[in-house]
Amino acid sequence: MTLSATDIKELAQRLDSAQTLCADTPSLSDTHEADLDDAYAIQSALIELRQARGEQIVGVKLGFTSKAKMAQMGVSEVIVGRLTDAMRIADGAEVDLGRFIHPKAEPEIAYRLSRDVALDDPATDIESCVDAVAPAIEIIDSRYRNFRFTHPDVVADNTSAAGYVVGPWRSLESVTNRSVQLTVGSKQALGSTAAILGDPVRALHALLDVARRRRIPLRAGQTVLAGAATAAIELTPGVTECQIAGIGSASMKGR
Ligand code: 0L1
Ligand code: MG
Repeated sequence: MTLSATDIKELAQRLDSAQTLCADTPSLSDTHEADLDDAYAIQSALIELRQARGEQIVGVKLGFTSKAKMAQMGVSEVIVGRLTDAMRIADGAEVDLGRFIHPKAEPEIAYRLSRDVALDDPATDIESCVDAVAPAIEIIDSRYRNFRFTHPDVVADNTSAAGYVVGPWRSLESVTNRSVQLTVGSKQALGSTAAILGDPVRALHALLDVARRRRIPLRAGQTVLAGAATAAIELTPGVTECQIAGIGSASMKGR
């Protein structure tokens, strides 16, 4: 850790204000030298501010799960952020895009945890703690100006998490190498679930590793967003849909 407890509190407050006031902020690294330990401490402080307003933690999300994104950021490990109930959007629901700064959509696979994950038990089999899978959309909305951030910056900013939609759950099955289509108005991105660490199930193992090291609790009933299967598309008014072959679709309508 390089930052003081006061810095951590102040930076969490700054990111929280950026989100609540819908006003972007410069990269923290313009003024502070945060390392990853600091970054996860800022993220935790940020989530505590949301919890103090009554929000509940309902899951976690992974980022940097594609080779392209890891290479772009010069990192070799995934990042993890928290999902709260205020970020949840019902499948097919209308969403006021004015509540975001510069939102983008990502097509994702969601997993549902059916039991608490014992982080301290070396024998824990995280796949056995999952009972369902679903198509999902993540809305990312970096609080940093022009999405300009460093690795610690984005971790501190709760990995750009801003909203998510989960489609119908189905019993757990392999989702290896399924084709994925993200549609945002007239724009489309095509990809494969293989873009998520080669196979989305690997995201569960990567999550367990980070959760152990960063002491992020994983509880029964929580949703895990495994990572993006294509590049993100800027959200515009109209229908946004994620279709995953053999799994189904999730959608929302921006206004
Ligand atoms: O994959 C993701 O959920 C994105 C993580 C944060 C990076 C970004 O905001 O582009
Ligand atoms: Mg994502």
